[in-house]
Amino acid sequence: MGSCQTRRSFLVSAAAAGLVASQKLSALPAPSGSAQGDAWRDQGVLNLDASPYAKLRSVPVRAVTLHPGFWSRRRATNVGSSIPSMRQELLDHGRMDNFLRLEAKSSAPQRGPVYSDSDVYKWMEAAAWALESDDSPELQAQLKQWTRAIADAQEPGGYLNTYYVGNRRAERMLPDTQRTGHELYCIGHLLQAGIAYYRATGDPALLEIGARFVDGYLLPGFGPEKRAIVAGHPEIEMALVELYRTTGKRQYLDLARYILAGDPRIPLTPPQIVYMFCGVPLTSRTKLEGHAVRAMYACCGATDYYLESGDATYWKTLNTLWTDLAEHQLYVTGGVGARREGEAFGNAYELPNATAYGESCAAIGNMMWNWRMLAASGEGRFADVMERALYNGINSGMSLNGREYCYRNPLAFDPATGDVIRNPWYDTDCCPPNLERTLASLPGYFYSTSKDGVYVHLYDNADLDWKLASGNGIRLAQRTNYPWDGNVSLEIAPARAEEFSVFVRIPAWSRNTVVRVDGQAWGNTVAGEYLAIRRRWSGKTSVEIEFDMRTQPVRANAAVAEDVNRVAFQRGPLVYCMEELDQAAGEHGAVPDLPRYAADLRGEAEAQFHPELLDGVTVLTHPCVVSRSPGKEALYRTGAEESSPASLRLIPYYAWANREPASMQVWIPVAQNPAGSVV
Ligand code: FUB
Ligand code: ZN
Repeated sequence: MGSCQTRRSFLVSAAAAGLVASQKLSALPAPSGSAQGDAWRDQGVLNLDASPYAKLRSVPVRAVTLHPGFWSRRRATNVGSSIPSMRQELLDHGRMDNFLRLEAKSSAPQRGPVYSDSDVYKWMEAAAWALESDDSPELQAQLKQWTRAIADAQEPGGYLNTYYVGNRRAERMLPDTQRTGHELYCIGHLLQAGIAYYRATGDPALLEIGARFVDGYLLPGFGPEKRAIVAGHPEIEMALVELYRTTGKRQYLDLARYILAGDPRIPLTPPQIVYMFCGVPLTSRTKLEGHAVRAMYACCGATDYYLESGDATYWKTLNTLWTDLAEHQLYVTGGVGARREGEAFGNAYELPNATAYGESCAAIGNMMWNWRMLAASGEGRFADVMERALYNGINSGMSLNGREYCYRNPLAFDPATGDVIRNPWYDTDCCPPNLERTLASLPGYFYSTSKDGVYVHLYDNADLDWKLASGNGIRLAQRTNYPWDGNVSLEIAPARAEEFSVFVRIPAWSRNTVVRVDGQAWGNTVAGEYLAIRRRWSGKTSVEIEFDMRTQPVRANAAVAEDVNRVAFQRGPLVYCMEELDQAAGEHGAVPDLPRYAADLRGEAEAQFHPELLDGVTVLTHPCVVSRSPGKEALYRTGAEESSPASLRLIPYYAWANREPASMQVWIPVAQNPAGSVV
């Protein structure tokens, strides 16, 4: 990226903006030109370089270049369409006026729910990560402008929240406000945005605003011997740990630990303990429950704390919760949170389809949590969940044109319900900028390093230009047509010859994978694990991977009531769905009625790429039977079922709801013969 502001030039501009020198972060890396001057450049989405219990280290977003392919297209849409249009939506809905009003620069009344500041911060985080990949003077200027407005709205003591002002001032950080008021949730997002902006540009201005809240307001007044804290909506925990990683100041980590432990001085009722996923020791949790985003963010914070502390009780709890996720709570799309009521996890195996909540933020929280578990362990099972969420339940959240978003991501849909699934704006606008920050930071998720070598987590045309633990430079070029095709070529080129491992992820769905190093078959691949290719690498070496892209019908556990006698289709990392629009018209040209289609599993799916459809997707065609409608159908009937053979056409789930409203379903009934057995 091009113009990055040095800390020295920032200090000049900050002084001009009237920031008080004594309130600056004391422990940020030294100015440019000194030994560690550009440390911010080397920090990834998480800065795990000094995390004692991280097996993997993140690579900076800027170290990975996406070339034309699946994610570069989505990323370009994000930068070119989503981020600018969301900025306008935030302005149009008064979210910046909320800040300007406090400085008498706007006369508009406060607008939006208590957590509205966080949507501005999430947008800023998205814009900041985007700057790591493309220099955009316009985006830089916009970020600077909003940073100044936010700085101006901050009170001298550090407090900042545009909702708890005026008549609501007296409510600040009262126990009840902490339970529901989202003050620390907003500050968590401010800190994350500030860290992203700092890592992208070297400019700590936004980060200093967040740190000033923590240093000037939170730490002096709140904590074990002071006024109690309850998170209310977890988020601050992971932000505090990242602030610790960025500044080295231990108080931030200690504060995160204190919040994760829960303070009984702010009691929560049993339903609040479930819903808020905080307020009692995180380590006392035995299952995922309550508000899904809260639970996922709490797990992120707890894993971050584990990565720094190595506290075995945390690791045990996190693994218990992860097992609950993987065995009972995870949609096949990687979404989580079954219930609309309370935006919550359901009971084990409660995974309805049409009423699935599957909030985009919850799927993002799921990916963020698994990214942290992966960093702690290097285990493929976490990367599998990440990939499932990313390609499906997260990717579905943003329309192909980048201007409309899903809040819910159901697995079946009927437009007759009146539900409009994609919208450019929500009054609770948490999901859109969350999707934007995820896509903008995505290059940072492709690779990691460890003391043993380099890890390849995701597949696309993504080049890494970074360094090994030894400091030796490494270039890794990746070429593929993934996820449409399972062939991947890697070219590994260390600056100097060195022995290390390239850890190639073999996804759990790839039942037979072939890996060749310079044309020679290498080792036994195990689905769901990383294959360690350990050797002395010198010059340029090619690694060719062939994943098993056969379409697989997936069955759910028999306890998932809505999926009994149904299958979902998965090809590579993509889960498929049928949209009414793609099915052949029914009898007499009638609109295809999705519930009448049943997959005939004696046949196999054919896969064909359609460049003109939905920005280019591989469509699956699968034999099926369609039950005939005997005119107006009675509610109940007896006698044999009549059906005729046909074909299902399936599109990737992420691409649904990008044409006119149509019914959709992921789980498709399996055709039965008259005796009831599967045909
Ligand atoms: O409460 C803030 C955000 O709004 C949550 O994370 C979302 O689930 C939505 O309720
Ligand atoms: Zn959301």
